[in-house]
Amino acid sequence: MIPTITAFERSPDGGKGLARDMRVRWALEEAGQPYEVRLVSFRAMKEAAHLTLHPFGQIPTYEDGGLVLFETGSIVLHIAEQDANLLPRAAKPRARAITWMFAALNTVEPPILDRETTWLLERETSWGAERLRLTEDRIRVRLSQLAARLGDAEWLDGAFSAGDLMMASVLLRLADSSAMLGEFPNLAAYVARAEARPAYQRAFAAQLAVFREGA
Ligand SMILES: N[C@@H](CCC(=O)N[C@@H](CS)C(=O)NCC(=O)O)C(=O)O
Repeated sequence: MIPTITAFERSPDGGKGLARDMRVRWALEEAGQPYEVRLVSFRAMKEAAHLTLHPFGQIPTYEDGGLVLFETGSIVLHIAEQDANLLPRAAKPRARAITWMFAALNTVEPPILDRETTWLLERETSWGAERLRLTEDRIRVRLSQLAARLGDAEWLDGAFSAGDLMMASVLLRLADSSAMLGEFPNLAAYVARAEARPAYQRAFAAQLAVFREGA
């Protein structure tokens, strides 16, 4: 049975890797798992059929046999559980890889999303510039902590894992919209290493193809 994921019919970023189906595609590519993609419009995402898959009316979703999942953390964890290269079999390294997935989603992504929202919705307001500066300060705190932990290691905890996949995915959101990552050369190099992985490249090409074909 081949899993099916959902993705934007027309991604707001032009298919440049920011929509969150990218993380799921990347995990599936790393695991060597073929998959199908069902494209959904913004309207269809809010309609009953999609809401049965995703209660918040978003992408991506994941369907495999009778299993339906939403939330990229859960989907990537599920895929990684079937692939020892994404999640080590040994209990302690496995728990640490999962910890990095949570850290990416719960600790590093929120200030990055806060900055994106501020940029989109508040930058023209009287408080926009100040709020943007505050969100960037909060991101810098997280980046400097992460940079200190990574040091000159290749990946966050030994071999590449789903923890790195999720962390790099989150940092890539920043790379697209700000020069801040460049202030932390080891993080910029970490993200570049992640992007250079053949599985990432295949996932990126597949996401971009959707936009190009629909354009
Ligand atoms: N926490 C969710 C976030 C999902 C999410 O924000 N998806 C975006 C695309 S990247 C979406 O569907 N946006 C359209 C909307 O919310 O209406 C996850 O990690 O899966």
